[in-house]
Amino acid sequence: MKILLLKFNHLATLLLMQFLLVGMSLQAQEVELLDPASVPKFKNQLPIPSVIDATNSGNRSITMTISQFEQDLGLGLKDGAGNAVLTKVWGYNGQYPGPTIVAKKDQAINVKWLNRLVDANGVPLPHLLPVDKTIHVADPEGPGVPIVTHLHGGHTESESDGLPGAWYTPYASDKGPLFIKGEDIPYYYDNDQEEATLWYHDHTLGITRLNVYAGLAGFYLLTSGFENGLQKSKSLPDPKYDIGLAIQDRMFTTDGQLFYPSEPNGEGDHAMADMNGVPDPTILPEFFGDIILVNGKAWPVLNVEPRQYRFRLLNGSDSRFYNLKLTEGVKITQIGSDQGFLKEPVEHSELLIAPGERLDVIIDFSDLKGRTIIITNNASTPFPDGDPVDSDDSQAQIMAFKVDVPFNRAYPHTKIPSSFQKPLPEIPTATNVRKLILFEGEDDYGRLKPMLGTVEEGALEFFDPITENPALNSTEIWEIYNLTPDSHPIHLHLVFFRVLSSQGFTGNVDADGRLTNIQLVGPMEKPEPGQDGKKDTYAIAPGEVTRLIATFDREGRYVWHCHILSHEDHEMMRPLYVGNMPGDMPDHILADNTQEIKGEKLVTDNGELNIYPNPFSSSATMQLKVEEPTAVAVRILDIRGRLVREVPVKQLAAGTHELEIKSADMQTGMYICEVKMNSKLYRSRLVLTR
Ligand SMILES: [Cu+2]
Repeated sequence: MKILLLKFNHLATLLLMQFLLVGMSLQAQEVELLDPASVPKFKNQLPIPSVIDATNSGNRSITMTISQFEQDLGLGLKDGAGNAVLTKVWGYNGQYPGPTIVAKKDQAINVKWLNRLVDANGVPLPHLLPVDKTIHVADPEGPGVPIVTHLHGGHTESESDGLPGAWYTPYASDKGPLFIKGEDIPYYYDNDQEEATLWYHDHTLGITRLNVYAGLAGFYLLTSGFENGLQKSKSLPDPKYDIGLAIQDRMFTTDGQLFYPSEPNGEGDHAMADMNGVPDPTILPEFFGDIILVNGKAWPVLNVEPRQYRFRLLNGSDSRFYNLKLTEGVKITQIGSDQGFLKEPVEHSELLIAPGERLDVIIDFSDLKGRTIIITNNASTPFPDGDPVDSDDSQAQIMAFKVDVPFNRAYPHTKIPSSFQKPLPEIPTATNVRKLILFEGEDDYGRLKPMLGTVEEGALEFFDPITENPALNSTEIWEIYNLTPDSHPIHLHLVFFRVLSSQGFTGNVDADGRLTNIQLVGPMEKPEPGQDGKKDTYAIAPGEVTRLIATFDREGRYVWHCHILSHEDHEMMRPLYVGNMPGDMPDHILADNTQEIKGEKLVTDNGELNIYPNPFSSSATMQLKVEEPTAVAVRILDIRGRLVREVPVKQLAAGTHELEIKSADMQTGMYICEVKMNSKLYRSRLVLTR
């Protein structure tokens, strides 16, 4: 049952009342929203993000600084002096979207993702948008907004994956329970995968939708010798004609600032009546904006030459699907999906892209000199059975191409081949079949709560014990049954997968989502040709079971989730652990009762805790001062959470106690030292250098 289906496209004309609790009285604050009809269409030049070329060997240690700044998003608003009104956004190295990183297969790079969401005096800034703290959310003890960056589609080691629990506040003054790297130690991307259109974006627990909305996203293009060969032989456009298009829907206030609703306020439905007792701000079941940005500009135009262009389409929106079509009957030729080339190009007259997905396409303007071609959209919200987008709705148009630039003879015409002569990797035989569900529940406030789970156990929350635990290097089929009325783009970290089939089904579902008596219905459909490639995000249709196959070839903790950002923030995400799981996993991730040792020593409820020296080489001393008899247990874990040393629970008398940690058989690197005193957990990072 959908209780909060909102019609945001009608909101533009509404005055939203936001109630701010001031002391004991309620004060109304009026927010006026920018009318999409007042925003210029096809006048703003398409911005092309700057490129960090990491194929250059001198350029493989990259620093990305995340900060708040102002940028002209092309809203057509002028200030008193006649200058464009700027919008406060977040971005990387002062840009939204962030710079495009171009890296090459098998050439590793290091990236520091510095959190500098601070003002000119270094004081942490508040969030730009309303944060709902009633959901599972990164909850720093001090001030500042947590961030963590995930390379979407990257075959990345767990420590550098940008897991939701690996967040950190400005200068890493506070860190999530899974934080290992990011600030002092860079993330490591070994790029041991085929050429692909990847993207990086924020992934912080419970505020991913807000951090991405504020601007935290960018392209990461992985190239290869194979692709360079195609470019040189004119089978693919030169990189000069290879352009990323990040499509995102937004809402703005009349003073040109980002607006994200903090409460449902739908017209003509019973939202408000159902909302008694719902927190404010609250997470929403979905978000649909009415102003379309491409690369951070409203409805831009790109002036093009009469030739083939390659575009990397990215749907970087919260919930909106786009069904893209070009005017004048111009076709779109798809050459790749999320993670590389298709076996052969596929010609489309329209093309659907779900949140998180990428499409690698060619548009041929050769015979269109002097014409203007518009990308249009007609995907319903939510997809596929929600409100239609009519041709006169603002969201029915994305951007335009004006074919008015003279042909540059320095770059000859290209002709994409009929086949890429590169067979897709053979699918190994699966040794395990997992039956999983997509489910809609309700949370304690009566809000829609989208969830993942298993057929047997039913719907599960993010912090429930891990159920998806493939063996290292095993190949599994994931049969995912969609029990909800919407399509959900399901994304697996670490792996690429192939879509095997989709089929209707019936069955009995209990209130917790346990599914029994499954009967398959109708034909087993193969994926469409454009989806029959290497994928990492795939929209599973309502009432269907989709079968995916993947090989889990890197050990450690990852996640899988719906890429509707409002869903992944509200329980539609689950941990995934590849390989042997440490027996104490759940304890290890639950940080609620954990305190971090910062600086020299930690004063606890029962005494003092001090580890020195740290970093250490041959041995470190842990000193514990307890005021009364205390039960103490010590464990040292490696950064993957595997147990390295353990001192079982001991009853310590009042006084000072010392424990020596010898590095003898330990490898150089970072460790986590956990001290349990009575029932409270204290954790310290321990660095071993030699
Ligand atoms: Cu979803």
